Amino acid sequence: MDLESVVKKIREMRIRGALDIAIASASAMNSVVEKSAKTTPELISNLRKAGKKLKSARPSAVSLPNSVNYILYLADKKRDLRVDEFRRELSSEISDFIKEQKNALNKISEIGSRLIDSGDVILTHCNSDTVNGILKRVWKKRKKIHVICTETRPMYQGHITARELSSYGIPVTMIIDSAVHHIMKELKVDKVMVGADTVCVNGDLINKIGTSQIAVCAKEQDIEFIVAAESIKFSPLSITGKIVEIEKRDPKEIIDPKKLKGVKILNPVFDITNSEYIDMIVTEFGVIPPQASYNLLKEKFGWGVQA
Ligand code: RI2
Repeated sequence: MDLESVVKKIREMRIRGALDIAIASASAMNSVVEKSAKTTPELISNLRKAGKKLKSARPSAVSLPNSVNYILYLADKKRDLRVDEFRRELSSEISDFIKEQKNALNKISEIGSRLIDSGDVILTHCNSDTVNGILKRVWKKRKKIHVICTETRPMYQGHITARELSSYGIPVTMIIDSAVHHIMKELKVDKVMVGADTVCVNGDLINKIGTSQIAVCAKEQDIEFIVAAESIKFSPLSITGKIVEIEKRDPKEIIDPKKLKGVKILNPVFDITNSEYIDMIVTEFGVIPPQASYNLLKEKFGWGVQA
């Protein structure tokens, strides 16, 4: 996929979900590698410009800058190569990186599926390929589960979740976002499982707006709150959720402002769930408590990756 169309699609949320954003950005960077440039420095400079454009497309999912920065880091390590060698090597490492992300999803599906018991009622929010991967694996293992999914205003990504899981055979019930507290009691929810846009160094979670309210409700009712996140979603730069920019999108996604003249409409699309509300995070390396996010980051990135 070429750079301009990936940037546009990410901005318009036609490419969405933190992992898909990371993979699409990597293939956009690869399309730049394949384009003509006479020298390696020229190609590196084109990659830097492309990286900047990609990173500006959506601010809250760290998988996007992580993916771009990793590729720039690889490019920088190869800066002494001839342009044809540079192109060949970098292209092959980008496709390895993409494969690694897909493998991570597969590993998380397996590890996460072990956390779910037959008979569990699981509540999820928004649409996460990672959570769906786990739930499908659980179903494949013939564990009988029931999934409750929120519709996820304003963009209704919950509809995607509902369609995907129910077409796989999993019993799904959809509720409006504000029914979570009530339904947790009425349908005796056992576990909440959500995806992640960013996991901060201290284990705070940035995820779809409404996640933090669900976490508070889960805590009140002693329901396990599980996050499913590949290591690409861990942010080496954010000490706490407070310093991650929360994306605010067009109010028109909620309502035509002309219909509510004189009313200010706000549309923040992510929120911060404090790590103390999170019981565990499933990653491709295993299950960790949120407090161990620092160790996972140090293990994965060392301190080499730059902003
Ligand atoms: P996967 C989504 O955001 C949701 O917040 C979801 O939890 C997260 O991305 C992770 O998605 P959006 O892109 O990588 O719909 O698990 O705003 O698919």
